[in-house]
Amino acid sequence: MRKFYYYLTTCILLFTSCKEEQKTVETSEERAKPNIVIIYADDLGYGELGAYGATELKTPNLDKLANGGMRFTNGYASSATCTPSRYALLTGVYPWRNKSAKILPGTAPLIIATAQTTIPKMLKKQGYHTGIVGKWHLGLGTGNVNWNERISPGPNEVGFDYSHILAATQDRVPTVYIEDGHVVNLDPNDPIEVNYQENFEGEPTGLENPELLKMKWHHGHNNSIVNGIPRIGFMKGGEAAKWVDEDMADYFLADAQDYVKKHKDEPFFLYYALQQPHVPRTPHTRFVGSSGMGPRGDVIVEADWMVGEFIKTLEAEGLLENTLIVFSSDNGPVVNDGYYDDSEEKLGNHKPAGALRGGKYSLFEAGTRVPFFTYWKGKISPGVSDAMVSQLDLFSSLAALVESSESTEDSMELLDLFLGKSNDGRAEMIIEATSRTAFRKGDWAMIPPYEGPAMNKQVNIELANSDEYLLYNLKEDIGQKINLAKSNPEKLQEMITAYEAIRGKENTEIQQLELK
Ligand code: NG6
Ligand code: CA
Repeated sequence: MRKFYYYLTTCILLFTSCKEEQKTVETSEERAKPNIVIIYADDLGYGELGAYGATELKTPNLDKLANGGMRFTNGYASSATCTPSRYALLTGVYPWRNKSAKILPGTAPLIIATAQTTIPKMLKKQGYHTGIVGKWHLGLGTGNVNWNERISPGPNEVGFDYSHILAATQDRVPTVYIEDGHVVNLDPNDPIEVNYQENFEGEPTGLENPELLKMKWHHGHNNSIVNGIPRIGFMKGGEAAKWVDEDMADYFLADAQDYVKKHKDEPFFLYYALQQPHVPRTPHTRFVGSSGMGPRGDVIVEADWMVGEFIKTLEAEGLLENTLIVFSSDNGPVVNDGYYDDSEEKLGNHKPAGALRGGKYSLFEAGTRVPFFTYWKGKISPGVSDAMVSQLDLFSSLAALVESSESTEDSMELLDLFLGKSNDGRAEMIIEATSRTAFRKGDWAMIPPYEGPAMNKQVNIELANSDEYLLYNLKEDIGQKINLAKSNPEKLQEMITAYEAIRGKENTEIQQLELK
């Protein structure tokens, strides 16, 4: 019997010391893994930040990061609209490979396959806790979502341990927050119904009830009214769950800060997807009038403040030296995107696209070339790079950072570039805008001919539709004013050949932006 106790005690001791040892090894390994935060703005243009040449708008917090990190002057979103860019960012796959990667209604099913690899999935395998706070817009469920039950599949099914999101856009229903698949504050006695085809009987709309509106619609946006703002799509019920637009910035900031505090003792990945400056622009009263440019400028000031507060939290928690921050925007700028919000009247001398041509929805540069920088205190030396880089490249580059062997065909491993240790970027890249594609290689941009209006008059943006090939030398002509297709046929041919090698010859399916 005594012998038995002796063995038992030895076993327990051995087991405990083994576990202890394992724990120490694990902890130091984990510490070697930096936290990763992607802060992603919605519709923020190339010329919108002080660090990118803005003079009329003050963005001190973002400027501090951009100037204190690696700032890219040739940094691109994959698409000139939201859903495709977000798809590419998270999966490392060109959005035009997925036919569903188009601007989605709030009822669209999830467009990332649950078997597909994503940045959060890859990081999870390397021991990361992963979270998303903010805008999703990649679809939810498999069709016919019941908003009153757990909504799945969604972010939690494609790699996020934690999700606290708005389903689509601030201007689309359902106008509720969803946390880990559950509508926040949902009253079971007041169930939510959503429909993008027809209204629910007796429910007011922006079209029929202008007297109920505090913000008027300019085009589209005349369906259900929530918080005095007409939206895209119809919604009924869920009164207690509806968000207050003016509180959204504070709401998501508090959650992002909370996430950091909760997970500071393990490596974490946070995708913090801001809703600004997408429409409807609804600054908190603290920011109303802060820019002198109306709500559009005010929400940029608000977003800048949010980022500053978020960084303060990382600093207070002692995490700033161990966190890689990536900042960018999902597509270029639009001034009037469907509401009368003084954005055009009060724009003054501010140039949302800087010197670039076009804007959101456009194949010209302003559609996809966006603010893009990395910041890592003590690790990345301040610098500016003109190397070409796409948000697509984050997948393989972050994989390299955490020593994962995963990569995708479309995503280039450019870790040294992101860390400021090299200036080698992409040689070439396809960009997308409302299902049309164009090509960038070296200093050159080539846009194939597309049918459709040259200009979207509602949003006042040149879309780059033309009945002939467009070819620009961006080094000499960043504003894309001189079409060199006719005068430089060899270059044009070289560009077409290189473009078709990636894109294929058959890409004539053209989906023009729906004009309502
Ligand atoms: C468009 C909306 C626009 C915006 C956009 C999506 C109309 C007329 N326009 O269809 O306001 O919501 O979709 O923007 O409805 S994105 O940044 O999410 O791609
Ligand atoms: Ca967007």
